[in-house]
Amino acid sequence: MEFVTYEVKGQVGIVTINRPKALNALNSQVLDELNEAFDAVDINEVRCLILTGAGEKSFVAGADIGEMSTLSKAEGEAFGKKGNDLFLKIESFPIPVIAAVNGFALGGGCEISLACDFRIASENSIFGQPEVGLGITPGFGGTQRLARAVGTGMAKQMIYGARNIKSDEALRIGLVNQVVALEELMPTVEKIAAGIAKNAPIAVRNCKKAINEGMQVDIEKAVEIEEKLFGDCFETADQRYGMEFFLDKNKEKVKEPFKNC
Ligand code: DAK
Repeated sequence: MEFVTYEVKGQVGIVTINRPKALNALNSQVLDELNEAFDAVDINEVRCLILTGAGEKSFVAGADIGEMSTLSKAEGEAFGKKGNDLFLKIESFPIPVIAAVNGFALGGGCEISLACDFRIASENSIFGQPEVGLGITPGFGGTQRLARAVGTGMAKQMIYGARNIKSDEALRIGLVNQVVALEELMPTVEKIAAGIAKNAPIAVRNCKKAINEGMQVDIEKAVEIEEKLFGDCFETADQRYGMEFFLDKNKEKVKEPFKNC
């Protein structure tokens, strides 16, 4: 792949968008390669993913404006579908995906970070949906996921005004969970990912599913979804071991890693 790299560190996978000359802007090739990279992740080996951008300036500066500038209506729709299909894949990916936002997260960049489970940002990060300044709407789910993440009032102000915000404001409005110095970004996110990866994998996956699916339906249906996913954890080796270990109360014993079964 030319524009996407994938590496595995322990039980954490790192997907990097690597097109720094264009500030990691998303063209069709990047979208295709990201799709391929996510398809290739072995979720029995890896328990948490990190998505980041190459370089020190930009996470993703948006969809590729050069490529979009000449699209017909039909091509624009196809490009939107390619992005939306990928972003839905990331959002519903069976294991958690953390966005390590290392600079500009504009347009499609803000949107791809919103498809991740949560965002940790470097101090130099800037978030925004500048599309209306280009004569288009956000097309990779921005009108939907930003509103769900920060509330409709704040999302509307950002989107209608094409207003970019710095990392401190992103933290204040709940768009990101934590802001750290750029050099601390990957160590911090890798530590968070490793902390997730050491927990019972089936339980973590079911939590993601319960939260994602439950947020789309009313509370009665949502708790039913939770019940099923809770029940699904029982009779797994990890549930048996996790509970036996607690009940054993043997302070000498070291907890073994969960087995993913
Ligand atoms: N696309 C293509 N190239 C980009 C780019 C982008 N989004 N952002 C930056 N680049 C390129 C620049 O053209 C420049 O290339 P060269 O001139 O060196 O060849 C290089 O990256 C470095 O950028 P700058 O020289 O501009 O760097 P600065 O530090 O001066 O400025 C900046 C950084 C991020 C403020 C600036 O580059 C900028 O404003 N970039 C555009 C940000 C933006 O507007 N992003 C939103 C894009 S719109 C849809 C599907 C998708 C979407 C909408 C609809 N449907 C099909 C319905 C999504 C839309 C978007 O994401």
